[in-house]
Parts: sequence; structure tokens; C-alpha cells
Amino acid sequence: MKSRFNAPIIVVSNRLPFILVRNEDGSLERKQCAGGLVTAVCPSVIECNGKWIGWPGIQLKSEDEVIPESNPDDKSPTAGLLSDQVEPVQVEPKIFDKFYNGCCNGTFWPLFHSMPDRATFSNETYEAYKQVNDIFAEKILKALRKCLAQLDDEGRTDAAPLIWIHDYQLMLAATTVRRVAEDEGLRCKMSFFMHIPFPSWDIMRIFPWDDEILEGILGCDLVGFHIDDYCLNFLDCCQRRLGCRVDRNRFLCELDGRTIHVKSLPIGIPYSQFAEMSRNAPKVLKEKDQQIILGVDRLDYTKGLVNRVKAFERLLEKHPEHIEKCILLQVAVPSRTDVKEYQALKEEMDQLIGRINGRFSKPNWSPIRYIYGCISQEQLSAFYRDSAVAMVTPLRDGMNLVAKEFVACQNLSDPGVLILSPFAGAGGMMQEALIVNPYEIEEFADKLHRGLQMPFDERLLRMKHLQRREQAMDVTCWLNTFLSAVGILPCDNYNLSSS
Ligand code: GDG
Repeated sequence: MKSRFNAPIIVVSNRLPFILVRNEDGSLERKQCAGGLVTAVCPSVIECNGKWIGWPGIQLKSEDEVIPESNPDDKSPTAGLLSDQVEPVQVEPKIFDKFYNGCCNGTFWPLFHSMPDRATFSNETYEAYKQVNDIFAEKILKALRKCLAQLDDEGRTDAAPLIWIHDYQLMLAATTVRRVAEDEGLRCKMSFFMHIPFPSWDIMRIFPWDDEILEGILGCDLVGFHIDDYCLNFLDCCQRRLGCRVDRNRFLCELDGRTIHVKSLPIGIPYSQFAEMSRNAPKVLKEKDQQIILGVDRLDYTKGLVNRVKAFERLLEKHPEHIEKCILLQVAVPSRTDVKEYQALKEEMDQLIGRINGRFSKPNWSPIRYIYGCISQEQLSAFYRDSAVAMVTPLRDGMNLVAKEFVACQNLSDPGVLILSPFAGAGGMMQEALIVNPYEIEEFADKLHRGLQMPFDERLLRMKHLQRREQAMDVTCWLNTFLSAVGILPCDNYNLSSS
């Protein structure tokens, strides 16, 4: 099949699109962990004969240990990704711990979510961050040289591979790659996509080495964020900290004579896949006429789980008519369990839920059903479909895909109600949801009451609008827009000059 792309794409993310596990006989095997991003991006990497660089989730025996091909029965989107398209990154465990748990999750995650009090700053973990970014940069250069050799063999001497770096774990890699690529005359385009918010200058300046981070990201030609607000925060930081000339109307930034394009590219979900899954998933077992209020999140303090559970408690206090008539079904996926903040949150949730269940339970009913673990996507789509209300109420969130997946799974014969925080990237766009400030517990409880009682016509009208938008702006649309903007996918409608 002829590729739609005019050059290969080298995707770089903290993790590979699958993890490796070692079997008892010592052999390696791929295990799938495909989310929406992998589902959308992997087929393109396969099509353009590109590469994926990332940590495989395991320590290899040596740098040269061969990555296995996918199992013959593998139906996942990564199945066609050949082993020579995968570049596993290896980091000494102690350094990786300081990089990942220390700097990424202990510093950047809270800081970029505008929660500086939760952030810790240390020279040692930032050194590890720089070291790991350098290791990634070396791998990128290795992959780039391979891609260029292949293109030259094919006589495609004009084609410049696209390096596409993802997220806050890798904000420094681009500058190193650019420097070496320029020295060695390696042709490439470089782009970055940030999956979490970008904070305001007031917050960013707290980080002692903020200039290095900004310059690191500016090593790219195109920098994407979910929404305009994050783009504007980034431009503001570049201007105030680095003295860059910026154009806030055209989202441009100049550094060392180069123009960097900054663009808001709201990510979507594999909409039709979720819609299809929810049509076929078995019914969720519940009492007749009982309404489910759903929450689905990684157990992370940014997701606002504690506020949400408190709002639910307040609902039962204010409106006892809902007792025995509804339940809160909260799925909390274990996350970053090595980090102290996350262990404390787990404790807090366990106690809070225990207290509320103790307070309101009846012989045949408990108000909160709490799943601390991961469920299958099929089960998840059934939960989405059969819930009366979904609460997507983070305190701060880059975008939030759960809100979108809930919408995709609704059956219009009995649509559910989405309650959404304005502090999620999704909150700015999905205006037909019931928008609630998760810090205002009283108002939150009122919105829950309203959601549970909303008449069919209103639910239908809101959901139709929400579905139409999410279907049109799905993850494939996001991918194509990004790749067109950077010029790797020919499309007259999307190019940098029109941003
Ligand atoms: C970052 C940004 C941005 C959850 N529980 C289960 C499960 N999930 C899946 C959901 C959804 C995903 O996890 C969570 O996505 P979010 O967007 O909510 O959040 P982050 O993980 O924080 O992602 C975020 C995103 O990047 C993309 O750019 O939206 O703002 O923080 O897809 O379905 N999946 C399964 N079982 C579960 O129990 N199978």
C-alpha cells in the first residue's frame, strides 16, 4: 500500500506502545496496553515505516537483546509494528526512579497542574531528568540516522523524517537532537505534543530551571497543546523568561532566528470504537430503577475524587429521596503507587468511602461501589452506557478522555448526563454538559440532583450535540490535523502558515 505520508515518523514517548514481559524460560513477550493514543498513532507509524522510541517497562539483558515480534494472534493496533521499528530505551533503575517518580511525577506533574504546594524541587532528581532526556536524545538520533540511510537508499533525498516527542517526561530531548542534527547535517522536522496543561508564568517561574525547560521545548518546530489557554501560557513564559518575540494572534514564537509554531490541537478518542463496543457490551447488573452515578479515573489527586465523593455525600444529606435509589460507582485505577502523595490519597479515599458507606448503608444497599483496579474496556463501555450520570470533575486536567468516552457510549433512547469540571481541557468545549466547579461542594450536590432528575428531552438535546462534536473531532482527526500542520501529511487545509 502506498503511504499517505511524505516521510517516516519517529514517535517518542516515555513508554513504548506495548510493554515487554519476561517469561519463565527467559524469553521476552509483548503485552498490550493500548489506549486511544496508541490506537490512533500506531497505524500511521506502521504505514510510513516509522519508529517508536520508549521505555519497554523492563530491564533488558543488554542493549542488543532482540525485541520479539508480535504474537501471530495479536489483533491490537501495535501488531504490525516490527521489532526493528521499536527502539527500547534502557535506564539504570536508580536513575529511572529519580527521573520518573522524582522529577516527572514529584515535580512537573503537580507544578504543571498548578498545584505547586505538592511539588518537590531537587537538583538530584532534575539531574536524573536531564540524564534520561539525553539517553532518549541519543536513541532519537540513532533512529533518525537509520531512517535517513533508508530514505537515501530509496533516492528520497528530500524527505525529512518527523520526530514527534510526547509529553512532560521529555521536554529537554529536542534541543540536544537539534544541536547534533544541525552539526551532522541530518534532515528532520521536530514536533512536541503536551498531554497535560501548561501553567501560567506565575507557576512556571517557581521551577528553578524553567529557562532550560522552555528552551528544550522550543527545540521543536511545532509545539502542540490541547487548548488555546495552554498555548498562551507557554508563549507568555517564553516571552517573559527568555525574552522571545511572540505573536499571540498567530501563536508564533521566535528564538535564535527560528520561528516556532504553537498550536492548540484538542485530542479526541477512537469514537466509533467506543460506540461499537457499548452497543455490544453485556448489561450492567443493578437493581431495577436504580440510577448509577459513575466516576472513572486514575487514582490521582488532580482528578478531584475526594471532592466528588464529598459532593455525593452531600447529595444524600440534602436529598434523602435518592437513598436506595442511586449508587456512586467509582473506578479508581491504581497509579504511581511508589509516590507518597498517591499512597496518602488511597488512604484518604478508603477512609472516606468507608465512613460514608457506614453512615448510609441499608441491609440491601450501600451508596458507594468502589473498584480500586482496572476493568476491561468492554466492561467500561457498559458502565458508561448504563449510567444515569457521569461525574468528570478534575481539579485540573489537560483534556480528559473519560468525558468523551462516556458521550460516545450513550444510547440515545436513554441518554445519560455528563457533569464536567471547567478545569479540564474538555470543559471549555463540551459546553452542553452540566458544568460544575468541583471545589463548590454545595453546588456540586445540586447539580448531581439536577442530573439525576433531568427530563428525557433535555438529556437528549444535550447529548446529541455532545456526540456530534466528539464524533467529528475524534482521535484520527486530531492525528491528521497534527501531521498536516507539521507538513508530513499533505493537506491544503491544514498547514503552519494558516495557524
Ligand atoms: C493524560 C492527561 C489527557 C481509566 N480507567 C480504566 C481505563 N481508563 C482509561 C480511560 C481513558 C484513560 O484511561 C484516562 O484518560 P484521561 O484523559 O482521563 O487521563 P490521563 O491518564 O491523566 O491522561 C489527560 C490525556 O493524557 C490524553 O492527552 O486527556 O488530561 O492527564 O482512556 O478509558 N481503561 C480501562 N480500564 C479502566 O479501569 N480499560
